[in-house]
Amino acid sequence: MPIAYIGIGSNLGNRQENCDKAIALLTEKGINVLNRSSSYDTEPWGVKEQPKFINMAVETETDLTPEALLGALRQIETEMGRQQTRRWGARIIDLDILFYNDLIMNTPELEIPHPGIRDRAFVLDPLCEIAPDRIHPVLRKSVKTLLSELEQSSPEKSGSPLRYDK
Ligand code: PH2
Ligand code: MG
Ligand code: MG
Repeated sequence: MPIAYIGIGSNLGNRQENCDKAIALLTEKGINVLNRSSSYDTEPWGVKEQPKFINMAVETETDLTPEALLGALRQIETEMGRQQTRRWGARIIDLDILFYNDLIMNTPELEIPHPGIRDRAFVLDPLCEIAPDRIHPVLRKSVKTLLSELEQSSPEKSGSPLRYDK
């Protein structure tokens, strides 16, 4: 069965509860959660004037095609009350497909691997915890290599986000 990594973020309401709820809803929709990272308290990236995020990553196993998986993630976001907001703005929950096996695809609807992985410590930190040796199929580098490259290029940006217990 295909393995998909999903990035989770929340910066409105009870952030940890929102992430936990989203993970429970993944399971309900038949998306099997195999592993989850710790929670990371992260500075907002992109749009700075908004609350801090909690970010996590999960490893899942699913029969859904990438398009159907995206549909399921959107459905969970909607069910949880996510409103349309500005790009990079505050949200109750955000679920992004990071990797789907070694698939490379780029359509107007969906880009896999997620285009932001390399530049975002809030994605790479949790991902590195559960999949350090996973190879990015486009960049052909492991997650832990990408994280260490990001830390070297911009230590101040990547910082060391506060890591909660699982
Ligand atoms: N998501 C964004 C924009 N900025 N910053 C952090 N720290 N975490 C996020 O998940 C995040 C963000 C848009 O998806
Ligand atoms: Mg996102
Ligand atoms: Mg998103």
